[in-house]
Amino acid sequence: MALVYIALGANLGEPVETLQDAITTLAQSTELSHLKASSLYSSSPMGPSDQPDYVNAVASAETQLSPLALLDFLQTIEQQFGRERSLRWGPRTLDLDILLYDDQCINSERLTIPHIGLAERDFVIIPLAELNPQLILPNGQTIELLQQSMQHHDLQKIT
Ligand code: ROI
Repeated sequence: MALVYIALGANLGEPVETLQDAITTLAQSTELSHLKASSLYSSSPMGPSDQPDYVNAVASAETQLSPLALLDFLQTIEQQFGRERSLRWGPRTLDLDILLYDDQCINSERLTIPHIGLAERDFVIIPLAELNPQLILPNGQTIELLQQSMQHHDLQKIT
């Protein structure tokens, strides 16, 4: 069994309902067990600012899926929720990203784990720290220190 962390994000349609439904879908799937989800947070868009605010969260779970099988599984769920891959850095109905897969580091064509930019993104670090304040990244960075470096973030807890 691998312990995995998944980032959820949405900023089109009804993003709060979308994230709640996505968390329920993940929790009920046979591919994942022991799912835990952070609070939902609203955050201003990173990248182009002419798009709606995002709702973000992080979930942890155990899985028997390989990293690539997990990626396929998450992309199937994104599609179920109507995700269309269009603009890079553009708005999205549902984004599901693998942040961490045990302590593995993977650099392949389809997958980069830990997720690129994880350490710089407040909308990932703050929910991750809520879920596991003791977390240590594969490179030895503690979530505690990363969170302390983000005291001026603009995330607002929704639920
Ligand atoms: N900005 C925020 N705040 N949250 C996201 O989930 C998010 N996702 C993205 C980009 C466009 C980088 N900006 C984001 O893909």
